Amino acid sequence: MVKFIHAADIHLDSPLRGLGQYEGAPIDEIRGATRRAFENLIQLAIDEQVAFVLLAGDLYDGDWKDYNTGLFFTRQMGLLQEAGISAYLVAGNHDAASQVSKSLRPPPNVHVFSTRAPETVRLEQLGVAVHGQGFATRAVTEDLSLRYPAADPDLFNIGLLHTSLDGRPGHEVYAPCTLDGLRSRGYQYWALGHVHKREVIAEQPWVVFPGNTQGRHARETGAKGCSLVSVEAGAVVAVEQRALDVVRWSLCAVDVTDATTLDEVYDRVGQALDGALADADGKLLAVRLQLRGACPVHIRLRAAREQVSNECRSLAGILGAGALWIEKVQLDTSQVGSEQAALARDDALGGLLRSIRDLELDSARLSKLVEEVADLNSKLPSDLRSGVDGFDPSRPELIRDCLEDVKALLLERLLHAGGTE
Ligand SMILES: [Mn+2]
Repeated sequence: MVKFIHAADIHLDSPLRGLGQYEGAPIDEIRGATRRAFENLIQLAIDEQVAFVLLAGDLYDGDWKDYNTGLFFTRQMGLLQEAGISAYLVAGNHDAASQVSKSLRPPPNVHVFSTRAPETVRLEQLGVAVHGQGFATRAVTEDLSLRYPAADPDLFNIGLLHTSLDGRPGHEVYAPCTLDGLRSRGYQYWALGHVHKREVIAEQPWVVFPGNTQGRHARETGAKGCSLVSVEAGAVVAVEQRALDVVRWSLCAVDVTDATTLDEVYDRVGQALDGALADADGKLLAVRLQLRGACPVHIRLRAAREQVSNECRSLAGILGAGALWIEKVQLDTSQVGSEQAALARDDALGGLLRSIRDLELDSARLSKLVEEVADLNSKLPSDLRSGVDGFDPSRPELIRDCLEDVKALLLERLLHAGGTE
């Protein structure tokens, strides 16, 4: 029996973007998460006494900020070497030679595949051949698999490749290839990388994206880890998913349909958070809350957005005892109920309320606004602006969302003028 680990998309020291720095936010835990997950990978390899570890690209997130990223990696490889375990890796689009200017010589137990042509490493005692080719530049547009050699009939053949395959939602096209093309090589296992969501593409032969080892933001949800593969008499007998992540991201939708008060909303948020905690396997849970549904409390929610966000953070602090963190609270509710009557009033106030409610920006006015806030954009700190969910005031959707808040504030003030607040 030969065991090996297949991992990809480690993105060591991937920077954090747009994280709120509020009291209790686990900034250090999240910052160190890609390293801790990699340490878990090394420990798993040692505990399971695997013969080797495959890393299918994007070990690094991009150019190293300093040599510490490389030093961390070589030290981990040293631990593998002490346990008699080797590692095989190809570069991906993020850590292509053109993307990383600093380097350290790989330790002797680590083989980095050529970027010029496919290369084959034969592990005769194990009866295994590993075929691979890395990315020389970020944008590899040709099908690298076409030039991979045919299988060695006497060995268990593994193809190591960073690729978008025939396209996956949310992933850019790199080294595209087809399942039929991969099959035509006659290998027993294709160890792919690039797609961050785990996916077993086929079992005859095995074609696997293990997903990344640690989710990096709210769109990379659920357990993250690697594949532990067992081979007997030249055939795969098991492919197991093993979690390695230390911070788990969760998208938590809370149905607040018909809620009439903020307290009711918080009750439902509390229940949803309890459920999310129960599914977190004891990991630090980072949650993006999405409040959804048609409810009478819609305008109040919008108008009290900051209060609502902090009540949710506070709830997380109470329920999670340090193991739960709210990344963001998104409001995706709509208006229904008692305020409808005020909106229907046949007088000047009713008219004003309706005109605020119906205020929409046509595209000409919207683009004018985008121009006006361009100046603001250049003054924002870069870590706030960058990343998948970066705050970019030149995005029309963001301006529309702000407009919804302004409308809610105005309606709230007019509807409850002279109230007890
Ligand atoms: Mn990647």
